[in-house]
Amino acid sequence: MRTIMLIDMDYFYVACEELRHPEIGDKPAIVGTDPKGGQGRGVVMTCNYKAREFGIRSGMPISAAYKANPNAIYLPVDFKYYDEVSKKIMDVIRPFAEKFEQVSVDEAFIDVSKKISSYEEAQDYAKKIHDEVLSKVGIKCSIGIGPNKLISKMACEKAKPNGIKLVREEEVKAFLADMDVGKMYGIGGKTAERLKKMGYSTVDQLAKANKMKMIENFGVWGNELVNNANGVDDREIVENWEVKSMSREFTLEKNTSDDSEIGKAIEYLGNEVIKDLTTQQVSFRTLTLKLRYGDFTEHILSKSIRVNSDVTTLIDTAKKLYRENVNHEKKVRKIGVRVSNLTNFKGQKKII
Ligand code: DCP
Ligand code: CA
Ligand code: CA
Repeated sequence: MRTIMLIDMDYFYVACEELRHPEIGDKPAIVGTDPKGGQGRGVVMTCNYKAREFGIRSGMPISAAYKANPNAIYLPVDFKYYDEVSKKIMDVIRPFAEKFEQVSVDEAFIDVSKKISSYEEAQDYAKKIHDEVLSKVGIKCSIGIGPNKLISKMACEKAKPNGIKLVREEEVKAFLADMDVGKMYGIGGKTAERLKKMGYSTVDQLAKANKMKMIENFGVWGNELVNNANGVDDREIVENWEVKSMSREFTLEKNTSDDSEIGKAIEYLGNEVIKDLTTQQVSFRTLTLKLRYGDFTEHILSKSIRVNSDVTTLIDTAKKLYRENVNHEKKVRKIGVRVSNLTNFKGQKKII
C-alpha cells in the first residue's frame, strides 16, 4: 500500500506572526503590503481564518481587504522570519518520513508506505505529526492522506483548517466524482476555463476525456490531466534539495514566463553546474530543477538519468522538465539546477 501525506501549515505567514505577536489573539490579521488607509497598492499575502470571515483572501488587493475590514491588524511581510519558522517545522516533520519533499515554505510531502500497514495507523501517525508540530513550533497544520501526491494534496485542502483527512484508494473515485475541474491540484483558473469550454466541467467528465484529443490540446500534460482526473498519479516523493548535491541558482532580472529566456537561464546554470562537477571530478545520476514563481511558491522537479551525463543531457533534461511541468499562469522569478546522487569518476559514491 502506498501512503503519501501532504502536510500544510494553516494561514502560514500570519500564523508565524501570531507566534511573536500574541496580542493578535482571535482578531482578524493580514500579512501584506501597507493598506495606507485604503489607498495602498499591492496585495494580501495571507490572512488568518478570522479575517477570512470578512471575505479577505490571499492575492486580493490590499485596498479591497481594507474596505472589507479596516480594523483588522495589518502586518508587513518578513520572509526571513518565515523561512526560519519553516526550517523548524521541516526539522520536526522530516524524522517521520521515509522520503521527504518540501514543496514550498509551509508544505511537505512525505512517503510513509513502509512505516504504515493500515489506514487507521496512518491516521494515528498523522495525528502524531500534527501534535508535534503544534507542541514544538506552535503552528497548526492540516494533513491529507492518500495513495499518491495528487489525492493527499486535495485531501489536505478538505482537511483545512487544523484537520486530518484520509482518502483510501477505494474512495478516490467518489472523492473526485462531482468536483469542479478547477479544484483539481495543478489546474489553475485559465486551464479550468479552457477545459470547461471543451465540455469538461467536472473531474468525472475529464476522467472520460479522449486522451488523444487532450494531447492535441495540451501536449504531454493532456495525458497527465486525464490520469489525474482518474485519481492516478505515480510521481515519486523527491528527496530534499539540500543534501549531497551541487547546485546553482539564478534570479531573473525580471519575473518572466518567456520560454526562450528561461531556456537561456537553464543553459547558463547547466554549464556552471558541469564546471563544478568537472572540478570535483564527479558525475551525477539525479537532476533537479527548481522554479520559484513571483508569488514565492515553488515547483521542484526531478529526474534520474541512467547514463553518465554530459552537459547536453543535463541541459536537455532540465529543459524537458521545465516544458512538461511549468505553470504558465505564473511568472518565474528564480531558477535552480541541482545535481545529486553523485559518483566520482572512479565509480565510488561520493558524499558532498
Ligand atoms: N502566499 C502568498 N501569496 C499567495 C498565496 C500564498 O504570498 N497568493 C504565501 C502566504 C502564505 C504562504 O504563501 O501564508 C503559504 O500559502 P498557502 O497557499 O499554503 O496559504 P496559507 O498557509 O496562508 O493558508 P491555508 O491555511 O489556506 O494553507
Ligand atoms: Ca498553508
Ligand atoms: Ca502551502
